[in-house]
Amino acid sequence: MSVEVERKFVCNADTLKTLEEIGVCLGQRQFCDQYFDTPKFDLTLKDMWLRKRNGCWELKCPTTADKAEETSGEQSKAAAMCSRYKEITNLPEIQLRVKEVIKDVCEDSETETSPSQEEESWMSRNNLVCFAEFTTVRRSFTLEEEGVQVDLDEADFGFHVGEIEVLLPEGGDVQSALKKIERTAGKLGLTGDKRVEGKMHAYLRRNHPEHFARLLSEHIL
Ligand code: V4E
Repeated sequence: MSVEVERKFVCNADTLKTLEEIGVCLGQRQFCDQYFDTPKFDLTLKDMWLRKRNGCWELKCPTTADKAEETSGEQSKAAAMCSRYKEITNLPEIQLRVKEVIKDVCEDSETETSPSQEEESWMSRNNLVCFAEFTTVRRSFTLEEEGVQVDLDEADFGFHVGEIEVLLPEGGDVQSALKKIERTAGKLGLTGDKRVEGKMHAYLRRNHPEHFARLLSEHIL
């Protein structure tokens, strides 16, 4: 399991020019995300984001803030600009986390089934349906001295966003990750002090206003 600390930003022509000057381009890739939840939004209302990225399961779920972050004024400003989620990619562990939220109606069957049949059965037992699907083209850069990655995402529904991110092992140094992200934001000339909306935020706002409104009212988005 790893922890991703990230800050989203609006990438304009000046930011892109600076990034191309100070960063090293790692290349471009394309991925398709399918996000799943119950019709009552049981997972996303708990800020849990279950997705298949290019067919592989991933779950992003909240971490708890550490004491230093809660008490230090400057750091909490940096933390407010960033999001922090655990990323789980192991399916049995994902299923355990989902089970903590949604009561599974029955356990796995004893009969021989293929992994894909088991996945289908797990999804239907838990009433998990796909509520968002989109493809992203991502260009990635690294700022080597900081050990951070900067991604420029262009989603197929006409939305683009930048992300400065640091990936940590669980229990890794979040404070130092926040400082690296802040320094990188400074180098890129980012001046905004408001959180920037991500792909899912924009997707739900445009396509699923009811779901979007529920998440806003519960302060998830
Ligand atoms: C909406 C959401 C999550 C789903 C994934 O969101 P995001 O990080 O935007 O996706 P992506 O494609 O960049 O994933 P990556 O490749 O980095 O793993 S996970 C958490 N949220 C909620 C959320 C929020 N409330 N505020 C912000 C700024 N971001 C996300």
